[in-house]
Amino acid sequence: MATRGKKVVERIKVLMDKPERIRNIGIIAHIDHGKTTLTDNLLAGAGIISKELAGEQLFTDFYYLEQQRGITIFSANVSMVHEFEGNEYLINLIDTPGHVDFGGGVTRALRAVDGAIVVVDAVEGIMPQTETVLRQALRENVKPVLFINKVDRLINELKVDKKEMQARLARIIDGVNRMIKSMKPNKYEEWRLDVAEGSVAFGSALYKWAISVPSMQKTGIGFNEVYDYCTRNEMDKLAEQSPAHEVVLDMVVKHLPNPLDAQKIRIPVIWRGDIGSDIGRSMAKCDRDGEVAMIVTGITVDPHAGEVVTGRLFSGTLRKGMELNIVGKHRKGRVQQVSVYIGEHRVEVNEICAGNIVAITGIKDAAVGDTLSTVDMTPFESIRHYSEPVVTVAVEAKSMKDLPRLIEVLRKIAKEDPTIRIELNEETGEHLISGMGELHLEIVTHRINVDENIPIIVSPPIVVYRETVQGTAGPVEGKSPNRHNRFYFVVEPLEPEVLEKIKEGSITMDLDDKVRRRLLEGAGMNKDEARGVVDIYEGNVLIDMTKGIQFLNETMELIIEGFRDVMSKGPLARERCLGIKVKLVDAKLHEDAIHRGPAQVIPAVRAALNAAILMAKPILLEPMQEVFITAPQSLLGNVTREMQGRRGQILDINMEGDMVTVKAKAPVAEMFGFAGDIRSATEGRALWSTEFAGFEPIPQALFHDTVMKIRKRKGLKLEMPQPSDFIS
Ligand SMILES: Nc1nc2c(ncn2[C@@H]2O[C@H](COP(=O)(O)OP(=O)(O)OP(=O)(O)O)[C@@H](O)[C@H]2O)c(=O)[nH]1
Ligand SMILES: [Mg+2]
Repeated sequence: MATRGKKVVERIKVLMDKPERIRNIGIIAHIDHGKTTLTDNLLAGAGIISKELAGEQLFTDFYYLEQQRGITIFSANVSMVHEFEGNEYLINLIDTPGHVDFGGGVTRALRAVDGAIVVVDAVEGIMPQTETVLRQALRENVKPVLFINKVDRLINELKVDKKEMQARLARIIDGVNRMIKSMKPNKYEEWRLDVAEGSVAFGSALYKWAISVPSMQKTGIGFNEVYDYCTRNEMDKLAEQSPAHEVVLDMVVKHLPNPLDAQKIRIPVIWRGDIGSDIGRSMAKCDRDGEVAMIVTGITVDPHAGEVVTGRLFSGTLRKGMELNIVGKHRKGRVQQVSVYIGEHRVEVNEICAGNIVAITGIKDAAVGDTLSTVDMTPFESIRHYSEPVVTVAVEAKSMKDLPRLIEVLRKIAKEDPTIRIELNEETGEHLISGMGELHLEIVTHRINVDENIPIIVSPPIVVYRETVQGTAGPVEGKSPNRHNRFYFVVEPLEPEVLEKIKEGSITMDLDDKVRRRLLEGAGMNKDEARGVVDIYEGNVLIDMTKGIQFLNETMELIIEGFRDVMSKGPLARERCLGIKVKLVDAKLHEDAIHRGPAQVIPAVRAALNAAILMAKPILLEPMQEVFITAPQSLLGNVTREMQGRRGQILDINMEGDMVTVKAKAPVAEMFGFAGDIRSATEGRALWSTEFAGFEPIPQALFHDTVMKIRKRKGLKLEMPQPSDFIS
């Protein structure tokens, strides 16, 4: 770090202690809209990187693959100091990725920050991922401001006139405001973007200039001047007179909340504990003298320091040597190092108080989303990822001697990225890595192969399915091996609205019984069933409908275990189940506990459930994707053909100027290799992006073959399973 950088460190250390001078913010946007380029501007303005390199260095794209591919993969933390109206402010900023495969990084970052700069490309406008990340921010009570980027392209490439330029910019602002209004009606007056107030800025991150109404009042440079500078190709002059970092950071300091103000409104939505308790009050007022409460938003493994845990400190003061509980895990760790981020460097400090984003070492067993505290407390709401890992590859070490190292690296990767799921295929001995998409898995396997130097064989990608039922079956009897215990189950589809609420995370077993019952009834479940819910697992529900059966309470744990077994490996093809309602309607239990142990109860439950699912019109669900493609109108035919060839459904076609945007939906399974195919179908002139769109039933005509294909891959018997395989 240059000497300039060193001075920054000293100033940061002073400001860390003054929460009213801190802004914790994220930069969020659709892919390629210019987040990292804008971050470069801000860092250069703050003297952390050189002005000349800003916009090209892409400083926060630390990892070489990010530089090589021009895409952000990992969220990056940086801190900088900004002067506004005579005072200095500490800006802790997280540059997030735009590609959907790395969306988990955005979700986690949003837990750490209080405000967000939403970047929108002036030419592309609001895109699907813009909406997704903005919605996530609003849900976490993270306040947005807007930066409309690439205004230079509007003027120099699209050659719009001044009127058209303003109209386009206004449309983007309206669009964002509409979303704020619909998601936060109570906050709308306060959070509405207002050009006159300065919560919107316009500019070009690449050419390093920006304007806002407050900046116009200071510099006299407004839309007319911008238009003329751009058309005369004198953007360097514009950048000198109205530099992007000034305008954007002024907006951040003025319109985004400091931790003292933010925590008051954020704690009630990210924490379900008692706000009136000591720790609740301490977090709400960001009290540095309170007990420590921190949420882990990132874990990286540093070759020297070991595991580095990054997160947001909501209460208390962190010091070296402190002992922290990993809440709910019955584990503890001792803090070895406390540091803050500056660029990619962590700078060690003696202590750090509530309201900051911090990095600590010494806590080994923590995972992303965990709560760390000096006391025993209600943990933070889990960080819920909005997409699911639906694409899987099987990997195998080329050489057996690398197997232990492979297992270790896989464990490390799973820890760093909770959107990766790793399983062992017991039948074949391969490791299965599931992720958000092809690119996600390509990066993960590259890290193993190249960065970790473990040669592996990687299978082509496949998708994961879910098993569900379309009808009702039962009561189906399951007998224990000793024949002394019998369970009677009915299975049927879960109410769609109940499933939706479970997926959203608003109905969970953690809720108070009464609250959960009310929510379930509100979503359409009948009263008796809602009262009987004993487990919710992976989007399936177990309900006890029995009354007064002796010993059942003591047996319930085992019944739940059997239920979970079947829900994680369904009878059709051992894929997970989804959306199944399982009702226990009767049971006969041996009076002697010895005769109703795990070896008796679990197999009986499993047998009954497997058989019942097979009797209730079982079907496979496949993961779906929404696909958005923008291309010149002349290529519309090629685009729709490309989608229709993939069992795609065209949902919408939108013409604008000589461009057309196609919105379509297709199974993830059919989308492999799409990048290359759409490139050749459109001579590389299409821009496209995708979004996870949940699971849908596969067409009946593909049912048999798909089940057989999965069974074959898993080394299972190549016959359609029958209820009689499970019960006699
Ligand atoms: N013309 C123009 N190009 C820009 C501007 N800002 C960024 N770009 C270009 O847009 C591309 C994407 O920029 P990035 O900063 O990497 O975008 P990003 O949002 O960080 O991308 P991801 O992190 O991968 O989502 C690069 O080629 C930039 O040079 C701008 O203001 N004007
Ligand atoms: Mg980026």
